[in-house]
Amino acid sequence: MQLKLTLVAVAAAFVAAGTASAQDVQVVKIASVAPMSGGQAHYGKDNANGVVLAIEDLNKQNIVIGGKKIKWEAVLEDDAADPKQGTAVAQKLCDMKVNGVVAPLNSGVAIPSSKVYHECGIPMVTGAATNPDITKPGYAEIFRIIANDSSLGSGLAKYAHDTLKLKTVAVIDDRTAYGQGLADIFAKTAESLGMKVVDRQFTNDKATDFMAILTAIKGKKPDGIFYGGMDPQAGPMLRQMDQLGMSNVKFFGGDGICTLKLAELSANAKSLANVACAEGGASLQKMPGGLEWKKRYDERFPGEFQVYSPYKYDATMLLADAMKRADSVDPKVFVPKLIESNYKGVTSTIQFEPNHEIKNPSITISVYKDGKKTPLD
Ligand code: ABU
Repeated sequence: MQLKLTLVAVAAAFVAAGTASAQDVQVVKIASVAPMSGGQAHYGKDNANGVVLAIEDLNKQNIVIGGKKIKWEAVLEDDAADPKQGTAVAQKLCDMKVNGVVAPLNSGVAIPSSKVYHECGIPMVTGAATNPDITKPGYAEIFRIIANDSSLGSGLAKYAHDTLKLKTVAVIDDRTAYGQGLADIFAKTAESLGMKVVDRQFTNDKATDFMAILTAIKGKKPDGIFYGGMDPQAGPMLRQMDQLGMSNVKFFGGDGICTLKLAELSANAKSLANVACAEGGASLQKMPGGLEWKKRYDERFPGEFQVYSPYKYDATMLLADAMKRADSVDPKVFVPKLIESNYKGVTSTIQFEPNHEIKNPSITISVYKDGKKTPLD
């Protein structure tokens, strides 16, 4: 009889312990918002992978915040690179009360979404959307951990002028917040350096036929073409430059074309050998933890690496770091800690300027050697 009572007591203690431990677990949700469908889905998948890898690493660390063991969860949302869909997703994430958002890929989505996140008090950290306007309103919740288009556009114009000694350029953009903004910065810097912008054309972020604008540009005989936009357009544009006999013309673009996929999308056009593209931050080879991290990424997501996933990984870790320092997962409590970040990430040690842009932004220019993206330094 006594043995039976003891067993009942032990069983009751187990049930009580189980209940207590369930109560002591807090779920923290970090969202990735990016195009998971459409022509830019390869960037979106890479973005989401960066967040997922960080969440998996965080769950291995048994982190306790505010006395509770944290169960980290990734919420992966598709904005289809569309500002309307992106703001609807932002409102959904506000309603879900996620703890943080790793920002949309596209500046055109990030700019209106940042207002939504600001109004519901959820932090948004961008490691891909590069239009300077994202941080201009000065929202307390919005941060960028990668160089913006001012650095990318002016860096490329200086490279075209100082290193390649170009005299004339034509400029094309896709009329998105990113493409147009970056092209404007490139054109303005090029002119300030004494280069002549001989033509300015535009397309859109769904187009695939550029023969008419390239033919118009060919007539102006520029030394180089700058394209403000993404790789689904830049790839076919390079192919069509070959078809028009323009494969001797230099071709420039920002981080949006600086992908591994550009070679495939251009069908390894001859013009690919004339591409110089700039991305924010150091090359993977020069990032503090870049190559080791990339090895782990490739094992987990074979063949899916593009360009931004290390930043998406760091953005997720940065949010977790602020929560740890605040000992709270409540955005009202941990958001003020973000500005004080001194986080040693895969991409760099992340600290912020008072305007929430990363301190000491750097850029890397790459070319495509034998069809392979190759950083110049
Ligand atoms: N920075 C390139 C990714 C696209 C964007 O900023 O819109």
